[in-house]
Amino acid sequence: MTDKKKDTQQPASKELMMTMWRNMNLARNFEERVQWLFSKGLVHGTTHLGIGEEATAAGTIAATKPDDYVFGTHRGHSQAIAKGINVKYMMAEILARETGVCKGKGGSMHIADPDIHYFGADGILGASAVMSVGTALAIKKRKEPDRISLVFFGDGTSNEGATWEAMNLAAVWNLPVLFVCVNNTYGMSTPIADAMKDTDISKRAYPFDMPARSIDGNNVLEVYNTIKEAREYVAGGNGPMLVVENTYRISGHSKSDGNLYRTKEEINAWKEKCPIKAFRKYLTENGFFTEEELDAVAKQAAEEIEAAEEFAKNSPEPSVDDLLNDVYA
Ligand SMILES: Cc1ncc(C[n+]2csc(CCOP(=O)(O)OP(=O)(O)O)c2C)c(N)n1
Ligand SMILES: [Mg+2]
Repeated sequence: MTDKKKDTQQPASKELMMTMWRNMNLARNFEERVQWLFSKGLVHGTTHLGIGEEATAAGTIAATKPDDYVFGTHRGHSQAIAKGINVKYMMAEILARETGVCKGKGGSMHIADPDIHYFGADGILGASAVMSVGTALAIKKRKEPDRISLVFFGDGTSNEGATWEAMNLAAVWNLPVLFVCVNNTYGMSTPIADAMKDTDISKRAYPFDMPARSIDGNNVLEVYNTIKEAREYVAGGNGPMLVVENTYRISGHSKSDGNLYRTKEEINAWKEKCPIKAFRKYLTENGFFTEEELDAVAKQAAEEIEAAEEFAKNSPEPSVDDLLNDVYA
């Protein structure tokens, strides 16, 4: 694909830009709240926050269609929100309540809803890429028009054999899979340069004869426009494609992270490149929305998260009688 840098800076419709603004704010508020709840010992299990990566999910999913299958990552709260899972049921899941999306039995990494074609994450890195190839094969076999399977995965996961195998099969079978690599430059505490010889992940499409793009993942419009074009390519029966969205994880890897592998200066430099701040600047400077209009939606998002926490805290814990229901062996 030729590099159409100019096209990637095109505005989306005002309605869609507001949806992206809302989803990014919902995600940021949700995760900051989860971080706080975690610090108070109210969350069991673990959780992975993607503070700073919100534009990747909001921009990507805004460019898909509701029927598209989406496989998320273990850092997927923003992906679940953008796909349309209600934050009330997400918060209840994280606080292990019966009203949670998985009846409180799954936790942060298993927020999923097959009814809206969102399959959430998998604890085994690389497995989601393989499953996305399976759903894409089903789309092809059933001759479903204008539908794709999209899988998010991290830079670290791009090194997994399963990811390579998935890309290979998707290419050999010419399947409608959109591979979206969220490159936050670390796999746990390992910087990408210590885990791959060439850190340009988009080159990994080359052996599979797939087109690839590498973009600024903190620019939500660049993400949206690139994915829109990539989705058209994939849905058009041309086979899979890879888009690498370059971003940064401001939050720690997981619940315990002393940030010993990176400097405060590095983190602060990326805070300056915050995707929410950047989008606010773009929207106001180009006259799409006023500061007040953006503030009103950001405030609503914060209130929605507060209400979600109340809802979750007031929901019952799962009953022991329900322990073995929905468990498959
Ligand atoms: C097959 C497998 N190996 C190792 C792990 C442990 N693990 C969980 S998250 C993670 C880092 C993944 O890095 P990346 O794909 O870049 O995603 P990020 O955490 O940066 O979002 C690792 C190694 C795992 N879950 N599965
Ligand atoms: Mg990573």
